Amino acid sequence: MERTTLVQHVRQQEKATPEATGEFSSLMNEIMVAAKIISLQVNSAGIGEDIFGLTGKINVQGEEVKKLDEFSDLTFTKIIGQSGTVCAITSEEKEEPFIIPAGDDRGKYIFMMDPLDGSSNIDVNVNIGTIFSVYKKKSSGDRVTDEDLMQKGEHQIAAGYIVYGSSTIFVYTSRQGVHGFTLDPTLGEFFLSHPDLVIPEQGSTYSVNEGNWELWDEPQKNLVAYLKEEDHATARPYKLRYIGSLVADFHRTLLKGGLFMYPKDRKSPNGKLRFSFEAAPLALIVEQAGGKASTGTRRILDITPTGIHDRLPLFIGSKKDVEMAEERLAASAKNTIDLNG
Ligand code: P6P
Repeated sequence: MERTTLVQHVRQQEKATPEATGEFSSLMNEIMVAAKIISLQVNSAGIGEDIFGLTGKINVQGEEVKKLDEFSDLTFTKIIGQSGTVCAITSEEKEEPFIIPAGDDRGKYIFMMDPLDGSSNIDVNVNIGTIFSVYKKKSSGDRVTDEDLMQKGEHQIAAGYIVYGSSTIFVYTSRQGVHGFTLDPTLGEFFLSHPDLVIPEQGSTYSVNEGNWELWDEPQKNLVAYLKEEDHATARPYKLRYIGSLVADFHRTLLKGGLFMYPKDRKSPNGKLRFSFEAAPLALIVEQAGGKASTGTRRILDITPTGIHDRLPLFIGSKKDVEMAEERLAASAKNTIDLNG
């Protein structure tokens, strides 16, 4: 049986893109190398060298930095930074952007990443992941400017994630559909396992941290209460599935359908998740798979951030489920007449 590798798939997409120079393919190949290294570490975390646990440092998000977090950030920064395909790297773990020095081998891409999302789950063996996003440098001249580092979500060239779990799966889009690859650890190759991923138009699962219930506003409470009500005509009550690791929760939503939410709340008035490193890349993926992603009121890909660490509320998943959420939030906020059923 002929099995397509991720390297071959990226090359095929390059050949289907007339203006391609091969630089993006080189970048993707370097991302694969970093992903394989991290997969090895994640799957052997704690065996031999002690890389469970904390570094004792606090990152720009005010979160404790676990050793694998730091290792992942350094691995991607080193490998992508030396690839000759990027001129800047921004990371959830770095307060400031890493600009490739002018004398070094630079390229036209900007690489953004959450190097190891869900890291609070590392020591309980729950799936964690890397999320990445690729933009083209927009500004003229050699200098990397804010115009390059804070672009509208719609301007992403590509986006993807790697979920490290019972198997390591690499999912990406370069705006030619969404495709998933599974790592064969014996060969060290990613093989096509989920071609042309399409998210179900409607699901029957919702995914949110209900522990924040008391922090939510009324429209958010009304939305979740609606999903719990029994009404077989609208496939309710929905099942609740929440892992607390965005890549794992999103991967399940992409494959099975449903609605993932991280709404704003009294403690996080702008939401918890980051535009550049989480919402925008996953929004590109879900839209390429036929789904939707919004803040509850605005399409994620229409947003241009004002800071590289901007946070925002996220409602993402099946088209009909995100639309239902937006409609009910709006109606509830406007306090309009009851939406029967
Ligand atoms: P909470 C993990 O720390 C993370 O950034 C995402 O992976 C996940 O979706 C979210 O935070 C979980 O947040 O508040 O439910 O623990």
